[in-house]
Amino acid sequence: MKSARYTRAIMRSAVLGVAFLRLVAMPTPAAAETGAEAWLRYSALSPQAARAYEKLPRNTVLLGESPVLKTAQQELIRDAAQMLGRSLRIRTSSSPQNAVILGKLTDLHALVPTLHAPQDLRADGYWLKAAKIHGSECLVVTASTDRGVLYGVFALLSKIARGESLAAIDIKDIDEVQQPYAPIRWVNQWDNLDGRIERGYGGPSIFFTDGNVRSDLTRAGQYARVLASIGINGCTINNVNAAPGILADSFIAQVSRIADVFRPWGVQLSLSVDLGSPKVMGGLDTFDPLDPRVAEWWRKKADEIYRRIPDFGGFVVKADSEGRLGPSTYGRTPADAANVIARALKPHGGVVFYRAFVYNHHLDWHDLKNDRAKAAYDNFHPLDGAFDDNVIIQIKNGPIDFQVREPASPLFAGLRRTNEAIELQITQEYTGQQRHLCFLIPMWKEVLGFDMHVDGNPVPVRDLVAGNVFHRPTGGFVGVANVGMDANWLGSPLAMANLYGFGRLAWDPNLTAEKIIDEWTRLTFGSDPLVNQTIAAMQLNSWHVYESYTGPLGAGTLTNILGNHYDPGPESSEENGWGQWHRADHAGIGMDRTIATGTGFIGQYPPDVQKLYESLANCPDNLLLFFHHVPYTYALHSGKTVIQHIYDSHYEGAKRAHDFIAQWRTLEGHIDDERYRDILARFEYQAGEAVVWRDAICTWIYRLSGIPDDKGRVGTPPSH
Ligand code: GCV
Repeated sequence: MKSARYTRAIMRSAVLGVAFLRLVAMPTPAAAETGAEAWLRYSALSPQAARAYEKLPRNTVLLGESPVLKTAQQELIRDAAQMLGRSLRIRTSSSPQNAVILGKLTDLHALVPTLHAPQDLRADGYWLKAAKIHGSECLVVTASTDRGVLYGVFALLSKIARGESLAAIDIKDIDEVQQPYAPIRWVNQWDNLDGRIERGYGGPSIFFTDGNVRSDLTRAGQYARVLASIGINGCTINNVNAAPGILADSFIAQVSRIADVFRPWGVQLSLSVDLGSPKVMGGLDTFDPLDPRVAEWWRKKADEIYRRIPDFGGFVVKADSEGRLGPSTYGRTPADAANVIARALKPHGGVVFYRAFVYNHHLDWHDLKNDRAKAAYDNFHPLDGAFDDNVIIQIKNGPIDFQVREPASPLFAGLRRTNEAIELQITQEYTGQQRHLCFLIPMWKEVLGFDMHVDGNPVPVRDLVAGNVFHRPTGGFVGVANVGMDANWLGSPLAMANLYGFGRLAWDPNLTAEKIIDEWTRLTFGSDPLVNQTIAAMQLNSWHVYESYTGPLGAGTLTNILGNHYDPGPESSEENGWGQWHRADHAGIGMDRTIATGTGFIGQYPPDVQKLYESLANCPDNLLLFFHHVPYTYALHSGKTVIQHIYDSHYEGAKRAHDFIAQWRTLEGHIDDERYRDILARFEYQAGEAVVWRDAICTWIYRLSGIPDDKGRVGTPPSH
């Protein structure tokens, strides 16, 4: 009865989809768009493009009936109808003629015992295969898990939406296996229970308001769909600066409603927790991780959570960091703290993400040997092997804090017997806060591809975090997303490319930035070549543009480090305990992190990487000031002096930011007016801000160094 109702509902939605299509297929001007659909617009293909998919089967068969599988079929029927103007009919497995067959491999084998995947399908991997079944042409979407089937459906829909390899959709040819690079592909949200989001620029929380879970969780469900479409399988819903109240039994009951809307999309919910919880809200007089009462408290808490949320993912812990309570209170280590929680989660299959972002923010800046960059390695490398198997050390991509450019954290190579995950920041805290265009995939690709030369062998960071190098049971990718209630999720339509790109890289870090932006642009704006080429080029240039008018040569973002992390504020990043960025004075600039004369940070890398950074001759210009203190007149590999490079970079960067306006204007009439105008206004604003940055940094450094700009621009009134 239930399934008949379900079938009718699907068919109704498909019929409605077709009716809707007929309406939108009539020639009308480009429709206004809010960005709420993200890259899942699935707009109607032109009749010519739709013809290429004529061979797509007419029916669909679902093998199994889990919520995730049902979602997969529903998504397929609805979106294919929207794009192709025809509705797949639901059939049962007894009549699988000319059908898209969805199901796990085990169920598929019951139907077609002879069909074997060309390789072992890992969890979440999928196989799209054209096959003759019971004498008729079918298309199989199969996987070893339900979630893999859903991912296969999204992959198929994405191909249709992008018009990818039309020939490949020929039913006789399609045969494609895709496997995720790592099991962990999660996002973190830094949402507070009052509804605000720390470092969020897309409106208030989609989960919480006024200290409670929202009554209407429609957006949370839509977010899970967006995440699932790019293979993200977990979401931590609250700020790592965690409110202890999140673990109150009454609150867990509320949180379970969020898990309910995630579940059909295969997204596991997890929580950030305060290590002090057993004491702060749990009624104990201690939170010492080695106290048996504390262990018992965590065990009971985990049992309670799993009673309500059977597919709960686990906990994220920020401890002994930026004022958070931590094991140091009792002279215990991060391993003691992580393990007590991990053991409570273990019987249920949960994991602990323990963040390596542990540092002293009261560092004595007078001591030139002190260096915040050293903290993660100093704290965690000595504990390698001491963490339980369901603990994952979550390591920010660089050793400081999501600056516009940092080297890869040496800790990636410093853990051999411990699981790790890379933490990337999708929300643009230090990279323009979604008000400046900054496509971060090229930056993340550099870090993931960085060769750590482990034991003298080439070893990219992506393999270390995936656990491939030291054969770890788990590991992967975490992105700090911070979407909010704004219709377009991140506050800016173009910023969504970073969320899309994070998911795609977490699935396959070997994808190029060019491929990712091409996919995203086609899905988000359609197939007009001018639109695709223009937006792709702007996005691909944007990180370098932003870097060049903020903090080139590895100096860090040079932003207001004690305040909003947005405006220029180079003085604020010196002479305080939060860490030193550039040590600029009248004679020179840069942090000496060498082994020979500096803080010794470079010594944390494997020997071949040390050689790269320790010598001025080898150190790449773009990280020079991160590793070395040099006179302003020091000549770069390019031949330019440091000071002249800084002046030129800021002027060129501001000009390139201004050029974005003209580039965008070429798209007028090629995309919907709403997004066209919204984004144009953003570029106009960014161009002005780039001039503010240029003038602030150039004036500051001119006053410090006293060295004039060869081209006579600095120190004169702003030109525009
Ligand atoms: C959630 C930086 C940010 C903080 C953030 C912290 C972290 O310091 O400015 O807002 O806190 O990183 O990653 O824990």
